[in-house]
Amino acid sequence: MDFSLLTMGQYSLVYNVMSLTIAAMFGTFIFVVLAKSQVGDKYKISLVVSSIVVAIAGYHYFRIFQSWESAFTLASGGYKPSGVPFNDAYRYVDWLITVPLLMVELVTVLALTKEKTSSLLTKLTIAAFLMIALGYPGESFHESTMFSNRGLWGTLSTIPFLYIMYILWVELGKALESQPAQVQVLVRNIRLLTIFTWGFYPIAYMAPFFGLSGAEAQVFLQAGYSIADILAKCGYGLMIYAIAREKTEYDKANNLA
Ligand SMILES: *C/C=C(C)/C=C/C=C(C)/C=C/C1=C(C)CCCC1(C)C
Repeated sequence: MDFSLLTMGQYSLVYNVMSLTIAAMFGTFIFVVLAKSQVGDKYKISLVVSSIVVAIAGYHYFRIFQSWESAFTLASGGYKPSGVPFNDAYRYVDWLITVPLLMVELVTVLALTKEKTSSLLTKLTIAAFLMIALGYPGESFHESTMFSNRGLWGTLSTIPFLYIMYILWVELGKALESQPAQVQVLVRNIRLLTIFTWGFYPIAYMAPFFGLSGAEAQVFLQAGYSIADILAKCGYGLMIYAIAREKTEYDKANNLA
């Protein structure tokens, strides 16, 4: 990372957002674990996966936070790089595991037919994995133009990203028709949350192309990814719970449980 001097405000902003992210992940973990007893057996698996996602992310954020602390030392007028490199790999290792699992949460909570479930799961988890794996090499380049190594890896990663968006809109849209009306509304909402929060990551990745560099780009990226992670993992997990609850009620009312 090409760190220059960070102002007190820049350093603390990232520090505080990372700290908040750890709190959000562990808070969500406790909620989801306790809420599991409130949903029907069919939906418990989604909540189990959801709790695993926030536990893994909470652990990684703890490591990212420590890495941020040791990467800088207090100097006159701000924070200067300590010489210990900031470890960005934690974030990508985290995404590599948690992003496919987020897809598992969504597909399993719908409780579709076996064939539909396995076909959606295969497509979405493989695409999610490829999206993250292809984005990582680009993070080590900081060119300021699209026509660069950063631009190339980013573009490759965008292919599976667009494929996921397509599956979520088109294929999931079809699968939704068989769901009760209240559930359809909730699934549409979680789909919107996914599209907006996931859409933020490639935009943050492009920060250098918009002329952001050095400390500014770094602060925008770290704070932005962290807030997006809170929404895409904690907010998403709570919406999965809401869907599971609604479906549990529906099953009970219609003797389907
Ligand atoms: C909990 C973490 C989540 C939901 C992470 C999602 C990450 C992405 C949607 C990342 C996408 C990227 C691109 C589409 C292109 C540039 C490289 C990435 C990896 C930032």
